[in-house]
Amino acid sequence: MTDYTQMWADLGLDLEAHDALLNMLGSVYGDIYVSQKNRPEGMGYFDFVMSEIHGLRIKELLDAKAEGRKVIGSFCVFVPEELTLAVDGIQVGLCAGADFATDESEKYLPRSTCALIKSFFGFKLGKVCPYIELSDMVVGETTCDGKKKAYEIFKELQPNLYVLELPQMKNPQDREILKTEYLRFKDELEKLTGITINVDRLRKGIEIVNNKREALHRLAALRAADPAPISGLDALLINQVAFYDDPPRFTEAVNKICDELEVRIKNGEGVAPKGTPRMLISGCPMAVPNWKLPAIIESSGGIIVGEESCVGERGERNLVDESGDTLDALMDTIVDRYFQIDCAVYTPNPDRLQHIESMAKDYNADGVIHYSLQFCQPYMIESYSIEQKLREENIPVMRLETDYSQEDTGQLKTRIETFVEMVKRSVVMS
Ligand code: BJ8
Repeated sequence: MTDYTQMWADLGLDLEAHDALLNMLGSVYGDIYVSQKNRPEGMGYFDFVMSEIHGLRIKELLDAKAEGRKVIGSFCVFVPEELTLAVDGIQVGLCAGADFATDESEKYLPRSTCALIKSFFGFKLGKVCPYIELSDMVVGETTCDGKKKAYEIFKELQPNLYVLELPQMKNPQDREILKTEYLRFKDELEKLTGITINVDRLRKGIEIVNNKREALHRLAALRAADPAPISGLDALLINQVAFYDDPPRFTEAVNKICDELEVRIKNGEGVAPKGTPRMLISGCPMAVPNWKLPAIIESSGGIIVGEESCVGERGERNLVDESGDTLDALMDTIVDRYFQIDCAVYTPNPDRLQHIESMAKDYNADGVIHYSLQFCQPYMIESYSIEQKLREENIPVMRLETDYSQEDTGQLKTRIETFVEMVKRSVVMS
């Protein structure tokens, strides 16, 4: 095994804390992932990427930087990767999905801040994230109030933070705000890299990201089969890896596993018996290594068949039209695609309701589990109307609030087992 200690030291990581993080990750991964039965062979690639997520991938990024390429870190699916690729950059996701140095984060942030925000502060303050340390630009965004205000403080810790302003509504003037902001981001990337974006460069960037999204759509569609050909945990992992891996290599690996899943479906093979209660998860994003809820659901007799989440379908839905032949036309199609993202920070947000309903139908879900991180007001508040709407449609739904700690695992398991049992009975009776 390659020793990356010097590389991590050069990035300024706290080696002791970083070792502790990797050990924790390795053991959780073994317990949750490697222990699953009947995994598709194609998951071997994603296991390998995960095992090298702080190793080989970081080395690749450092090698790319040595060749003059820039790395852009982002916390949100509103940051258009197409533009980053158009300046020969590499975009990586920075959202952190684990509690780390929480005491330190709480010196900067109120305790009543969502775990995701505290987590990215904790990873920075604890000096354990190689991605943020090597990023040439870190992009924040004005989405929820928590993130928006936290970035004001985060800028002290991460001086290369750049904040995109995002609109809060979906009116024509809001689309103009988004376009202005994407043009400002484009200028910033050009300034950072010295590369001017032209039609060919942008179209190439669009094509690479479209291919990645198309592969993820293909994977999502295959999960409509009963028995489900892949576990929700593994599908989530693939969606998480999408934020770190080299896009064309990732796309190839996703298409390869889809080929394998198609054969499984043809042979009637699955990871759980036909008729296992099928769950759709909807809500806040689940960043690596936030696997708590899916692990509980899939060890409680359910199988997850879709994620209405930014690490999932909300983040990957819709492609960018590649046909424009001017820079302005291509920028417009990028804005059109991203403006459709139905994050709960938008008001009103009827598209999300419709998407949850149609995903439940498309993937033959028997029930919906709405997941909010504690203190995440946009998703917690929006869950009320989602519950009302799904009840009207006779789709069983359960709302959960949790964080990254393990303290509520027992309580969650009891509630989820009861819900899965209730869904099972309603499926049998229908
Ligand atoms: S587009 S979901 S990635 S903002 S969980 S920090 S909302 S208080 S993460 Fe998100 Fe972009 Fe929207 Fe997606 Fe705030 Fe809620 Fe915390 Fe959240």
